[in-house]
Amino acid sequence: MAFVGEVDHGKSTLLGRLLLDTGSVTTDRLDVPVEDGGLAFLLDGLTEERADLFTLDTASAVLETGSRRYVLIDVPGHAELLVNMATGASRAEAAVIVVDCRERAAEQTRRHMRVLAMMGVTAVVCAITKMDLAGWAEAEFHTAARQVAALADEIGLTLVAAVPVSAMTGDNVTAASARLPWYAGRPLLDTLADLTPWGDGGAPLRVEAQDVVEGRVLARVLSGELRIGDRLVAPGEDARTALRIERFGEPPQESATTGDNIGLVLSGPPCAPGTLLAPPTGGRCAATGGGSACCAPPRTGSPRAPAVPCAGPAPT
Ligand SMILES: Nc1nc2c(ncn2[C@@H]2O[C@H](COP(=O)(O)OP(=O)(O)OP(=O)(O)O)[C@@H](O)[C@H]2O)c(=O)[nH]1
Ligand SMILES: [Mg+2]
Repeated sequence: MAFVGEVDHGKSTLLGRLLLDTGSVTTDRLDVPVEDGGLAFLLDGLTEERADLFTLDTASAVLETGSRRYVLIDVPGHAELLVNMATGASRAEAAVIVVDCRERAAEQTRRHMRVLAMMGVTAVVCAITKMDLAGWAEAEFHTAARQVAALADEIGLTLVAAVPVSAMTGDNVTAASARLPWYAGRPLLDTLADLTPWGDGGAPLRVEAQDVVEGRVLARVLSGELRIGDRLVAPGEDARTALRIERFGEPPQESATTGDNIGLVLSGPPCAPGTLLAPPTGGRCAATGGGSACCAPPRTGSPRAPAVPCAGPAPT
């Protein structure tokens, strides 16, 4: 489950709060007090992250409740780290959109939601957070929730629930809060159980490009089935077609499936190592065609982006 949203809206803090209040981590792991950002530091382990107070790379942690086991994935919200966000979220089956109740969702949240749609994650919960800073005001919650609902509608995601919380105080995260008497729904943790992974269609297709050698993309099929002729897009790029699928030492294949490491010849420009590819239709393969309507805006650089472009055009 990926936690996505605008920079500084409170993703890492909320994730830390969930871990702490479910007993998934013990308080002795908090080496910085909660009021000084300690909850976010449970996930933001890199020295640079702690110095700059924002998430650079993705991190994940396991949360177990009575009946369920979640892998919570923290992704960076910074605009220049969209590639890291997409890589981090590439294993997500569901998502929580984190929105600061005072600032509302903006362009980066829209991009993250588009990446989710591209990966076939269609059901999301929205945590409207920092309610303590808005005096627990009902109006702030409803305005922010309405805005996210409209965005979800526009992008094609199903908003399962919008939940007011404060990650700093813990209100309504794992237990109902007396400070939110106007809220009739369930605490955030309970709503996560409504996010069921893939429906009848099975896992959506996601392919991670790991390297490019002599025009072939060395890739891993993270989920779903890839067939010759399938169209694939990366965030901010035009769609490419899978022209040839190879496995080491074997003749060309018609298809590849979850967990397969393959050599892939794609049409179009080369793609960078680390690129996440998915069908233009939003994680589900619908043969050919499509365009790149689900794409996020172009990447603007990343500390993890390759220093040099990889390889030339794929052979035909
Ligand atoms: N008062 C209050 N402050 C909060 C709350 N949640 C987060 N913060 C503060 O907001 C700031 C940003 O929180 P982070 O959790 O680092 O935000 P983020 O979304 O992970 O940010 P990036 O990783 O940079 O995208 C920190 O100073 C937190 O202490 C909250 O519910 N209430
Ligand atoms: Mg963070």
